[in-house]
Formats: sequence, structure tokens, C-alpha cells
Amino acid sequence: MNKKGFIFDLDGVIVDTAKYHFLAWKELAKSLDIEFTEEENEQLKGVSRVRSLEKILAWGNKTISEELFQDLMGKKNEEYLSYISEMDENEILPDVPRVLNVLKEKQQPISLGSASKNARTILERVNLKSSFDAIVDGNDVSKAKPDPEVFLIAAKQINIKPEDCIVFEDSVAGVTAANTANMISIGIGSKSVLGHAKYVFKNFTEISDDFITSLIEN
Ligand code: B16
Ligand code: MG
Repeated sequence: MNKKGFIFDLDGVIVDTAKYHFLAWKELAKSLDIEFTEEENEQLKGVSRVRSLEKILAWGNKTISEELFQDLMGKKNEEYLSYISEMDENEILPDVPRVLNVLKEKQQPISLGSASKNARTILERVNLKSSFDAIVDGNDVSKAKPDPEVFLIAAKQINIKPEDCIVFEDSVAGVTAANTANMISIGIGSKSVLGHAKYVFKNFTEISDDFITSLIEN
């Protein structure tokens, strides 16, 4: 049987942790007297923690010392982790387990390719860690999405050539990263945002078993 590499982003693809990032960043922004909206939070999807704080400070027209910057990043993460600690399987997005099962039955290598440094903790919370043959996250990369590094390392770890990999992504930067890596990009979300992806689906309920089979066979 053909082998393709299936690479999943985490936040926005497997679980919706954006809502917890939002709550934690909002709390931090408030402490700095910066207004932070859900629209701005959208722009932080797939963006690294450091870059997210830089953007929030720029929106609020604030400059702070490196020491305070590090301190705030630590505080934001503590707050975020307190939400994560309450997560369980019920937070897995619809039909993700079905698609993972189909891939497993067809013996296709599966990897995670996330910007988050908390990816392993989250996968453990929702009981999905053992579904992945490799996990590549924010701890393993030096360049954030839209750089393709995270997906190229993911492909290497499952021994599949980049052009034989399929990436599921919900962020603009992540789809760009997959395209740059010469992989097949599948956007999860709206076509108006992810129009540069090869295929776009609202969520996994729209992805049929037959479509997965066609990806493996082509
Ligand atoms: P952390 P993904 C990304 O996850 C999130 O979309 C983004 O909002 C977050 O800033 C980034 O992870 C870093 O997360 O603070 O946990 O290291 O979509 O790449 O799975
Ligand atoms: Mg994402």
C-alpha cells in the first residue's frame, strides 16, 4: 500500500485551544492597559508565543524591558496551563478521531506539526498522544510558521518525502508553511481566509473516508 505522511497542526485542527490563549492573553493585556479583541486573537493563530506578545505590545503602542517581556510570557503561559489542565477528550474537534482511525487502519504515518510548546501536554490531556508516530512542536524548531521548518522536521521523523506529505492547518501562516515545504495543504476553516490551501474544509466532518483514500492513492 502507498505510504503518505499525514501532518496535523494542533490548535484549531485537533482541539480549539485558541479560546484559552484568548483568555490568557486578554488577562495579560488588561494588566498592561491594552485592549485586546477576539479579532486580534484571530491574528495570533499559529503565531509563536514570543511573536504574539510582540504583536499585542505593538497594538497597544507599548515598549517594555526584556526582563518584563520574559516575565509576562511566563505569566501568560501559567494562566494558559491552568485552562489546559481542565481539558479532556470531549474537547477533541468533531470527526478527528474518525480520520485518525482511518489513517491508522491504512497504516499511514501520522505526525504532529504545531507551534505550541505545550503540544505534548495537550495531547496527553485529550488522550491522543499514542495516535502520533512523531510529535514536532514549538520546542523543536528555531523558526516559526510561515517558515516550513516544523513540517520538514515532521516529515523527516516519519521518513516520508515532503512532496508525499499532507498537512492539515487552520492558520494562514501554517498553510503558507505547508505550501513552501512542497506539501499538500488542507485548510481547516473558511475559504475566504485559507484560499491559498490546495483544499479547504470547514471541519473534519466534511472530509470523507473516500477523500482520505484518494489522498493516499494519488
Ligand atoms: P504556546 P498551533 C499555536 O498552536 C497557536 O495557534 C498560537 O495561538 C500559539 O501562540 C502558539 O501555538 C504557541 O503556543 O504558547 O503554547 O507555545 O496552531 O501551531 O498548534
Ligand atoms: Mg493552528
